[in-house]
Amino acid sequence: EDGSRAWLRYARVPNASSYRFLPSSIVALNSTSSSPIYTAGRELQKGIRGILGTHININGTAKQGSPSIVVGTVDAYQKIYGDLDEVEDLAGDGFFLSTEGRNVVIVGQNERGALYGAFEYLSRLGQEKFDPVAYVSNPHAPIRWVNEWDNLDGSIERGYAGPSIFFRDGYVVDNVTRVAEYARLLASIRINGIIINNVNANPELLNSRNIEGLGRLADVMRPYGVQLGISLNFASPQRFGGLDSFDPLDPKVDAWWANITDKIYSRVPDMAGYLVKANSEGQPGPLTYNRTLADGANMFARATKPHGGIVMFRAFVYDNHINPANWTADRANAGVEFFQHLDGKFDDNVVVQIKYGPIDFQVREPPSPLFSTLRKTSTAIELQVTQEYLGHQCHLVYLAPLWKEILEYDLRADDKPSKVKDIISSERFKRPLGGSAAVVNVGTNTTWIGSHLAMSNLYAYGIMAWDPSVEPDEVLQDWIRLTFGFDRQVIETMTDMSLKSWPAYENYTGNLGIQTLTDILYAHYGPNPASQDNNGWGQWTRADKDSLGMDRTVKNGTGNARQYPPAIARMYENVETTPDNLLLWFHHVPYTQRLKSGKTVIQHFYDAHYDGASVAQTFVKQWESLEGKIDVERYEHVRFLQTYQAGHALVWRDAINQFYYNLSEIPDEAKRVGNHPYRIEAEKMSLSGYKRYAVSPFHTASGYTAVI
Ligand code: BDP
Repeated sequence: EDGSRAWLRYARVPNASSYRFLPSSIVALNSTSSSPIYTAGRELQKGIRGILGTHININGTAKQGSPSIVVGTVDAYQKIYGDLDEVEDLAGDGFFLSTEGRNVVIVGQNERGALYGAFEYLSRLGQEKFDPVAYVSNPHAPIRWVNEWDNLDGSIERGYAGPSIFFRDGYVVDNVTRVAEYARLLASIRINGIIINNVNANPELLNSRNIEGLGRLADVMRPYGVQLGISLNFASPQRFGGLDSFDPLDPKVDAWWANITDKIYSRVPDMAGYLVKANSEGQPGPLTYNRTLADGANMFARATKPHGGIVMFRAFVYDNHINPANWTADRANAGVEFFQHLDGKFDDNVVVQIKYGPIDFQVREPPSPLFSTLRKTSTAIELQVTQEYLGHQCHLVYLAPLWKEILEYDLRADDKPSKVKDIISSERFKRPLGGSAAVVNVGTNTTWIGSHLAMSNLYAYGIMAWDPSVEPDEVLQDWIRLTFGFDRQVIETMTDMSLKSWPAYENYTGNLGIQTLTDILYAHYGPNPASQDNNGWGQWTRADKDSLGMDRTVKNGTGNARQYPPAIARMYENVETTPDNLLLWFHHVPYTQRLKSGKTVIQHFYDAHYDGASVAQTFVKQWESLEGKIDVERYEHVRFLQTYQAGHALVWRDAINQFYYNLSEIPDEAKRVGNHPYRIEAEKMSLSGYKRYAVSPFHTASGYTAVI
């Protein structure tokens, strides 16, 4: 068990023989080999062989008189079997599954929907959900994409599972087997689009050899109903095309994009579209020419529209040279400042893709106020499966509860119910498009993202993009059963660890809304609270000797609270009504400020870091209690990571507590902080038989030095 089969292991279920329905054939209606219906037939055959141990043939038509599993589109089904009332409720990509009648019926609104229905049926069988059912399942939103931040040289920005499966040495890879396997995984969680290259995009993606490569990638993903898309470098007309400009209102630039877009679509006729990061963190964009971001986005919209393509335009636009001396500057304001006045100016096939919080994938953020600001613009939420700030997959952090909080958050636009999930689904503001994207960053590692347990995040992302009303613990348990089996202790232990993991990580990294307190300057890994101030990126904590936190009030601070609708703004404007977990996000307070719990801020910091780190210690024991119940390969891999996490949580705890103790000089009531008589820094020892060694990355050891 190397993890490569993820939740699609199709392991034999313990009570296979109690499943009474034994079809004699799988009928895949109207299937050509590149069709998702064909894939559905093969998948059903493979799944049933694994889960129930029965071989079933695939046919084009039903054999008279014997029960079958019939899979196809509504149209194909009704032509042969007559009308199905239930399918009237089907939306795009939706499916109807019935196991109640003589046949198992799996009908999709389109071919992709039928494949989703087949995966659903197999997921039920694989969890011994054998009871007869009949229901329609529709997606919450049409856009359910993943983003990969892969570079053409094969490296991956913020990827923790080895090199790219898409690119190598400047070009699309020759062997696309693993890409097909990834598309299969994505289809099984109903993801329908994938952007395969880094948002910090290389224009060389557009050369002829790579366009041909994109075609090959799209060809192997098509049978899974996963559409390919790409990130663009805004300056490509100049840097790659040889023009003297990349001004979006220059007709020759416009023509250049139309032309290259046609060229790509002639090789990838069903390309999903483009993703664009412009004028952010040094990337080129329309502001260079005093054009608006909408001018830039609409240029791509015009090019892709004739082909049915979508432009995902990122709202992550900010200047990374903000002056830290300016107390009214605030990176959290940037999204609304850059986009508010453009509402209504984007073409219909543009979707503004907004990170869940106003800063950057931190352990705790309020939802971005941009969700409630844009009323005449389609929007999508951007999440991260890759744990950039959250422990690089070396720390267990089950993220579905974090996403759930954001998606269920009611922003009260116009004082009406305005949950983030209903804004991005396009329901609240009645927009044509909407949905979600998650940065995943799979690599060639057999575990896909570097850790077996972190795969629950990819699984949950897909399921929640389809239906955000699901409960994180239920999604998790489905995933555990499919990935690790039915043992009760396994399910209970893994559920307990996973549900404790986000709060624990928040506690031992950065609590009370202060942000993750990780190293900001380089890898975004490991504790480095000192880096959180005096940087140009605007990720600040404003910590000094007496007080800390970003004052985002209108009264004394950056005014960020006012970017929210009035009911929410009032709550955050006032220190009394701001929840403790966002206190330091919105307010600058003395270390001695009392929380609602009665503790001071500083004592809460100390305690929370001890609490969080002690929970991380228990994960090791919990995992070890499962020895023998999980195959050795996965058991050992996870045990290694949990042991590492337990140690690193202590490093976090002590680094953060010591930092604030040094700064505030306020002692810990429990006398733990600063009291480590047993500890000697390695670089202070005199070495005999060891050598000093400069570690890389440098921040992973104190003084940049280890001994070997
Ligand atoms: C930051 C990442 C950086 C990305 C950027 C983005 O550190 O690697 O390029 O976000 O999302 O969090 O564009």
